[in-house]
Amino acid sequence: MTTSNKQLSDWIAQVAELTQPDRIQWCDGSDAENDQLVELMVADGTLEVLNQETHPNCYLHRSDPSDVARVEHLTFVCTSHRDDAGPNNHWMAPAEAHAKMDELFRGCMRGRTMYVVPYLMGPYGSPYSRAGVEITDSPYVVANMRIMTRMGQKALAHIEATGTFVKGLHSVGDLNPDRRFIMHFPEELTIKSFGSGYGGNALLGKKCHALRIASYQARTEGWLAEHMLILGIEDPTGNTTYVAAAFPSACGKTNLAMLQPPAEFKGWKVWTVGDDIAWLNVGPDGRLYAINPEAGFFGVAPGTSTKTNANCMATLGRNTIYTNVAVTPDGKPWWEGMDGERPNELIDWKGREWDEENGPAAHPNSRFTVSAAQCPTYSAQANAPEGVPISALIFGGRRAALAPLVFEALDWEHGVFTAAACASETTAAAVGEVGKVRRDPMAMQPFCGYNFADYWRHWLSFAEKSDNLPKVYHVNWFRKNAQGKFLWPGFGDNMRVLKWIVDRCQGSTEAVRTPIGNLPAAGAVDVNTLKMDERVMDELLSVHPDLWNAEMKHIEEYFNNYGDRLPEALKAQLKRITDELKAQQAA
Ligand code: OXD
Ligand code: MN
Repeated sequence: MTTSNKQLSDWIAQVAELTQPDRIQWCDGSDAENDQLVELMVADGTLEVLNQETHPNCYLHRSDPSDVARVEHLTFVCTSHRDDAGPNNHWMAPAEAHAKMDELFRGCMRGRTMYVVPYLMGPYGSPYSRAGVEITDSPYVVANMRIMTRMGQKALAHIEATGTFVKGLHSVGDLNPDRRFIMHFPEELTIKSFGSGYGGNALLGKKCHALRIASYQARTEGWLAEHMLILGIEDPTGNTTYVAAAFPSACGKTNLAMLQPPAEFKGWKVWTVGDDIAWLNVGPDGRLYAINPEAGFFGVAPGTSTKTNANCMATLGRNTIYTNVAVTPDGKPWWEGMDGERPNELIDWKGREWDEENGPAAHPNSRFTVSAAQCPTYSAQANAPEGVPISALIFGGRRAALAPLVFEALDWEHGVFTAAACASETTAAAVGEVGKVRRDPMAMQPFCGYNFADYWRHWLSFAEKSDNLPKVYHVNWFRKNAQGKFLWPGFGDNMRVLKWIVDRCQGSTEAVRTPIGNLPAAGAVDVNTLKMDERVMDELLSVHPDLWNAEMKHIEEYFNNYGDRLPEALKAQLKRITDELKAQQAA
């Protein structure tokens, strides 16, 4: 492959001059190329061959133990003005960041191959798709990018036709955590990532391009790049309602995207369009249309089983790259929460014989990379160039207390407030403390490529673009009782909540107005076969004014970080809800 795009050929030449690779290999995404890379990685120990009888074309990669998750503290947004990156991002001046990174990249590919990976985010032929080129010295990254994006000649043709692409430069370096940085230059559509091979840090099409750079681009161009799954809910008459849902990392987006309805939901089907990222544009009819920019799933393995996600289990098992899972003596992947008994013997994610004292056998953030096309519920509309029309946007997080099972925002402005006020307990998807409540607006805290205050203003501006916007919901599958037990069964039973949302979108069910939004009327969420104590459902749908008042104070303190840039509409929502809660307490 070569290119007629001068910007691209010049950039490749500059990078080669800086990094000094032994050879340059253009990647076309073909099977032959992948076979060659796999052979190379098996030979040098980057990949281990799994049991090819039970798991054809499946491989295991064990990463450096210090390189198992996203590194938010080492991730920067480098805009000319610090305020444009906002308090939600680490910032470095572009010139300083380029100098720092170029020093790290200097000569780093000596003795290595430099791979040039053209890729497309989004369906071929879609006006909403965007292209990028990742230059990397990691064949593991190439093999993952081949699954996660549309990579190769057609992506290059898109670049040559449109003349624009995101430049992503990546090297694993020496994997030294002190020499690890993920830098974004949104004004230059450029990413520089050094010192990590982990998905979110190294597969640059994903978080770096499709969220951080794309969110910035989306603001200038009038669309939204969001941390959302996309699914279609087909009713027994064959009518499909599409929803997009934002949850923080490792909070069940993949499970919800592939949900299998409970047996009594006869004739209902859930179709998977995407499990992590949605790009939303206002279509010709004023509705929001979503495309999934990705082509694969990079999902969390632990906890995935036929009980929690049968469709995912059916997706895995062939043509899959596993990272940091455990293996059985006969070469099958294994993780905590998988079906069946734990085998007596296991090799853990570090390659040692498993010993309980060393913690879980699979790393809590161990992953699978697999093509979305293998998913039994993959939507026939997933490649539609125009995207799918979204009727509801759903936000949520892990909240052991406070947030009810589901509520509906009163209007778009209140919906934007609700999403901006989201918080969730942290998970193993990023390095740092797990289980700590932090504010995570729109589940985008680690991913918004510019100042959140400007981002919320951009969200609010959609009310001027259309009077046909989706309804907005907040859900919480993670509420616990005083004994620390989950109150809601979750997984397939989340269909009960989705059904209420579909009914609301069609105007066929009543709701109860509260200060925080509309809640299901008694009996409106169908829990018939769950045999759930009525008191549990009452608790799940309760709004405690004291707790919510305290929450409003936290939200206010958090919003204050954004100073004058905070949109007035969000302050007005905060005041309205606080006043209504006080009036309720006084009554
Ligand atoms: C992911 C994440 O990998 O959010 O999707 O960390
Ligand atoms: Mn994610």
